[in-house]
Amino acid sequence: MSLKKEFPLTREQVQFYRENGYVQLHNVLLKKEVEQIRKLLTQAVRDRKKKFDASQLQFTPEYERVFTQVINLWRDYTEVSEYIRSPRLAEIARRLVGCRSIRLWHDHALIKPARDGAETKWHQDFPYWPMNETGALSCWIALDDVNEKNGCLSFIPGSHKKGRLKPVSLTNRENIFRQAGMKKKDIKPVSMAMRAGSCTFHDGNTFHYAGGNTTSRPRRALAIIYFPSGTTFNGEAHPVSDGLDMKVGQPIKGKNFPVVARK
Ligand SMILES: O=C(O)CCC(=O)C(=O)O
Repeated sequence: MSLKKEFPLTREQVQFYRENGYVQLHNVLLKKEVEQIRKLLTQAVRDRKKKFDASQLQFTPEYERVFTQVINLWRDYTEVSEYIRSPRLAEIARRLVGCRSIRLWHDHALIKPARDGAETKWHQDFPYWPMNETGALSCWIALDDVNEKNGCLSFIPGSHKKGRLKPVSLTNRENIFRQAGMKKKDIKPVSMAMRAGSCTFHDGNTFHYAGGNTTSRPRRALAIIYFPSGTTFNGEAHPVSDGLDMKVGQPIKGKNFPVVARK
């Protein structure tokens, strides 16, 4: 299993991430591992839709055209939890950020439906997360080969340096570029076509986007969000922390947010 081996992340890749706010890494998971995750995902979507657990499944017709989103598989599915909590992935995140230890915020499967899959508008993730300090990041693992026809991610290099902006809706026409005061000539997206089993890591403040899925198959991805230990709670609402009685200004920690890699 590739999960037991450390990924050979280079210093140049770490530097690239810090400069650009993202990095693309190839062949992080093996083909058979991708197949196992796909199977578990199908099961999880079926189970969660049956239960209709609103805190774990974002679920409106408009939102569902962008993607079906199933949150926190690691809590219910042991096999998938091995990937989500795996030191192989978490250690990459820790080294990219350059912190002593890193925790899991949540995982989510993102399935863009076939043919009718709508685009995921340009946005930052950090404004949705109830955290004070920056550093949190996402690992987005392709479970199908992805390209511009089925909704691969695109990034604006260096956009994480704009800092946290106001949250934008993933379904409406709010324009993050206007908010950031960026002119057309400054908007130079880089798209992340890649094979299943490869992944990207992006900083929570990096502007990103995914095109619609025009192909006849769904586009499946598994994203894992990590944050540096010591990050404090800002009191905003979020489905994974609501009801946990977290205190504003206190570090986010505990069994819901396990340490997944430490130096
Ligand atoms: O998969 C997508 O369509 C978008 C994913 C995304 O925005 C994210 O993982 O932060």
